[in-house]
This record gives sequence, structure tokens and C-alpha cells, in this order.
Amino acid sequence: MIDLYYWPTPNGHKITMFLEEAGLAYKVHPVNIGAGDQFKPDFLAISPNNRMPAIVDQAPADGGNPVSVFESGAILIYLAEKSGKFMPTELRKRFDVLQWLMWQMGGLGPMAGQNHHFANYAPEKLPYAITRYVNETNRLYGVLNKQLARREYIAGDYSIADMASYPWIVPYERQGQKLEDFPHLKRWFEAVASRPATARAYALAKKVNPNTSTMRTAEERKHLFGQTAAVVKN
Ligand SMILES: N[C@@H](CCC(=O)N[C@@H](CS)C(=O)NCC(=O)O)C(=O)O
Repeated sequence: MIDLYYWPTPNGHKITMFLEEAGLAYKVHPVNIGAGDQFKPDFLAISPNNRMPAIVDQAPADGGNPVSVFESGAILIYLAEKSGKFMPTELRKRFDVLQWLMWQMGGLGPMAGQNHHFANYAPEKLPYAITRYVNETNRLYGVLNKQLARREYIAGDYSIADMASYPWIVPYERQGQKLEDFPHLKRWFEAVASRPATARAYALAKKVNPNTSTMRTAEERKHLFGQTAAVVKN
């Protein structure tokens, strides 16, 4: 049994997409990041960066004590290794998946995240910041589109690289992007969207948090924005 610490956001969806695809048993523990659950000491013991997702595997392969993992990329690798699914073991194919997973973790996720912040949440609309992140998101979409011109999925077969990127393309309109400008990316996006496991992962998201508004309340803004080292002091 996998304990999943989760809130329905792009990084959270990555893990439910994997668990649904692989058919692993899991239990969801909601971490309401708008209410400040990510700062609770019990959660910080699992996820010291006060971010979700995180997992605890109650039955690790070595038969030892439960294993906890934070960072969505590390969680996807852990679950792929545990299940033997969605990451090839052959050297070249494995690193094809891993390099595109790292590309998502270091590029698409953080840049699209800043894009959301400056275009949607920032109280001041700063043209320089908005243009920078909309353009960088556009460049990254172009990189993915080019890769998908020659591959059905990002690294060949459907893998954790696809599960990492897909949830960050779902909000493309909020990122100031048009899928029509990226035909290979659009074809891939529709293929991933039509997978039954993707539909189950996104249906679960609505159950955990029926509020799909992208507006942030004053309470949510207090918890999410302007964090300093003080939030992890205890
Ligand atoms: N690099 C981390 C990022 C995780 C992350 O940013 N999670 C956000 C939601 S998408 C979060 O937990 N935010 C809580 C906060 O900002 O305090 C990962 O991929 O797991």
C-alpha cells in the first residue's frame, strides 16, 4: 500500500496518473496547501521542502521499514522501479526517459509555474516578468513539439516522462499558449488525455477538491505566497 500525500495540482496529478496506470493500491491523504497543511510537522517529516506530492511506501522492495519520498520526479522513478512499469531498464531507453523527466522537473514545471504566478496571481501585472515566462513556456512547448514530431510519446513508449509533462500542458490557455501552434504536441496531448487512467486521475482530483477555481482567496494567498525560511523553522 502506498500512502499518497496529495492535492490536485499539476505536480499532484503526475502521481495519481502513475498509480492509476500501474494499478498500485494507494490511499490518498489530502494536503490542502491553501489551508497551510504543508507546514504541519508530520508532513514536513516526510516532505522537508513543504511541498506536495510525497509518498510513503509501507511495503518497500527490500522488506525494511516504510520508505518516504518527496519531489514528484523522484516519486515517479521510485514507483516505476517498484512496479517495473513505465521506465525501461535498458541503458539508452532508460536515460531517454530520465533526461526528459529532468527536463520537465527543471524546465517545463518551474517555468510554467512562474508563468502562472506572474500572469494570474501577482497583484501587480509586470509586463517584463509575464513576457519572460510566457516566452520561455512557448520555447519549451516548441522543444516538446519537435521531440513529438519523431516519437509517439516523449521517450518512445508511454512513460513517466509523459506523466510528468502532461499535467503542465493541461493549463495551456492560462500559460498564454495555443495548442494549434504545436500540432505534434496537440496530437500527443489528446492521446494522453484519452487514456482511461488519465481520466480516473482527473476524476479523483475533483473529488478531493471540488473547487476548481483558479482564483486564490486571501487565506490561500497568505499560505502560498511570500514564504521565507520561517515556514520550516519548526
Ligand atoms: N519540485 C516539486 C514541486 C512541488 C510543488 O511545487 N508543489 C506545490 C503544488 S504544485 C505545493 O505543494 N505548494 C505548496 C506551497 O507552495 O507551500 C515537485 O515536483 O514535487
